[in-house]
Amino acid sequence: MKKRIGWAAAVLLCLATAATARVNLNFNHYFDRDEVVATLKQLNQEYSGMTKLRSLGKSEEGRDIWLLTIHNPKTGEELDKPAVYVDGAIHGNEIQATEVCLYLAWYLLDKYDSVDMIRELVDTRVFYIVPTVNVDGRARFFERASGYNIGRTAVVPFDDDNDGLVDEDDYEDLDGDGEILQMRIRDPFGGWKTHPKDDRVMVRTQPGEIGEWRLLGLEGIDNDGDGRLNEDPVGYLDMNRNWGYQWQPYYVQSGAGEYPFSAKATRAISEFIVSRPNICFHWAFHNYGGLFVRGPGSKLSGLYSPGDVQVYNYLGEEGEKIIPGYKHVVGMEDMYTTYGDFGEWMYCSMGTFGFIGELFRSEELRYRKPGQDEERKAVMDLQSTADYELQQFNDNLAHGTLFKPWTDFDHPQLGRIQIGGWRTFTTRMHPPFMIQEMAHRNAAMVIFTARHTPEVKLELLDTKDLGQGLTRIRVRAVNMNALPTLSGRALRDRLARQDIFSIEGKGLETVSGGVVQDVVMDRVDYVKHRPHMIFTHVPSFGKRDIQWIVRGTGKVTVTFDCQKASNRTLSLEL
Ligand SMILES: [Ca+2]
Ligand SMILES: [Ca+2]
Ligand SMILES: [Ca+2]
Ligand SMILES: [Ca+2]
Ligand SMILES: [Zn+2]
Repeated sequence: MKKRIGWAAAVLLCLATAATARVNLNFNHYFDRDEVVATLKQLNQEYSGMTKLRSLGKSEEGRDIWLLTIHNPKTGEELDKPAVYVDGAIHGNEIQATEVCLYLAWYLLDKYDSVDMIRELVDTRVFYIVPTVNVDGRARFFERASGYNIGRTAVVPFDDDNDGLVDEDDYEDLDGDGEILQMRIRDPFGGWKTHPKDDRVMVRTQPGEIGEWRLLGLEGIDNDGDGRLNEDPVGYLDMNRNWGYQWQPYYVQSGAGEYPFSAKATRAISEFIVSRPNICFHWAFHNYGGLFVRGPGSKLSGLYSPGDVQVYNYLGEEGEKIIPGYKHVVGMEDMYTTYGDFGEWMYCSMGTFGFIGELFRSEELRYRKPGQDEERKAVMDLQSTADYELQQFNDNLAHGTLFKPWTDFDHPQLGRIQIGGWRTFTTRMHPPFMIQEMAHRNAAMVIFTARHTPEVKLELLDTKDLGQGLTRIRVRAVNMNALPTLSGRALRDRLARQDIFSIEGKGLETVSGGVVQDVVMDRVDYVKHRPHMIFTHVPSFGKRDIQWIVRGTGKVTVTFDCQKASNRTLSLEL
């Protein structure tokens, strides 16, 4: 009996422990706008000592753009700690980026007490998290009839078809099912036929073959009578083409906006980032490809510094192991050219390292035998093959919920058509049962890069009496993390202040000083002026040795003053 009580008590204790998460979140569904805001407020309230929640400003439709700062003030000043900036859903329809941000925030706070590595990280770093950049676009996804490609733009009027009318032909939910899906109409010369094994799937006709269907695009009518459907919907301003480095106007870069930072969110966020020189890494999450993307985004940016590329390669290659199937790629080379995107502004104007995270991989959905990819490439119409496979996933894992079967509908202008297709929360969205693992792995990748923000240890190498009242002092700054205290780009273009090593003491005269190039060969780059202050930086996985020759005695203080790593001081007695 005694034994049994012990066992029951143990179970109760276990349950109690499991239930002590201070904020319980379920990553088995998508968080709508209200739930995102409520979650941020809850985290902020529960962890008030370590979080700050503030609105960076309002969107075009008046929604707050929330920023959650995670910082422990008991372990130092915010601006004296290296910071990682993380955001999501600058493209409003790429909604799961927000879940990654929320999961990251929750994980850092929830594990603070129980996981040593997380506590140490949170005590020594700052996290700036903007879960949703395009708050209007993402809200539309939940609040109004939408489709998986709708909501990418900022809600800024733009005349897409150049007819002098603005946003005059948007989509309509014709059948009133709350979603904007595909339309098709019978047409033997329409270029499409039905898949022989699955009548939900469309296959392109071969040359000489009579078809069955013509695809009409998304649901809607020709609102302005110009003979075209949905040709001028809301927007289009792509906030990831609206940043101030190598920005190009809309006739070069579609979606650029009228001028750099013309969207409310890009303006508000850029002002915040400029006010935080401690940011040394950025993450911006999107939703397609399974990628860690770095720049250059266009030829105009020039090549990235070789040393910086090594840092990117180290982090990217480790990341490929943290998230199976993800690839580390270069935007311009492996994807397409972009102008005025966020990552490029961060690297080329702010001098920070970072990745654009592309979350969803269609390959995750279905198991393929080794070599099957090669077989697939031999298939003439790869898109139909992929669509067919996706239907099997839809049937066997989602039980038909991802696709709306084609259904007859009488279109007011076109007559008898059919409406159907992949539903709103599909195609580039993880099915709900996969959200948590996706969010955890990507948060873990953010944490991995945060652990590699620079951390400098300052140590005294030696002091040597040179006679005639002169002493040589050598200090060493060691950084065993991947990120240097200054990127090669920032150094080249003077984007951020260099680190300052300085020496002072009462009555101390600094005769000379400089960076030691070779401590064995005694080679030093002496500075000409003001030798008590040495401007330099601490490299990736490396050290910087500084030497001074001073005259005087007493207490001497050496200071390492850095924007992108915590400052250090060292005292000695001469
Ligand atoms: Ca127009
Ligand atoms: Ca428009
Ligand atoms: Ca509909
Ligand atoms: Ca029209
Ligand atoms: Zn995107």
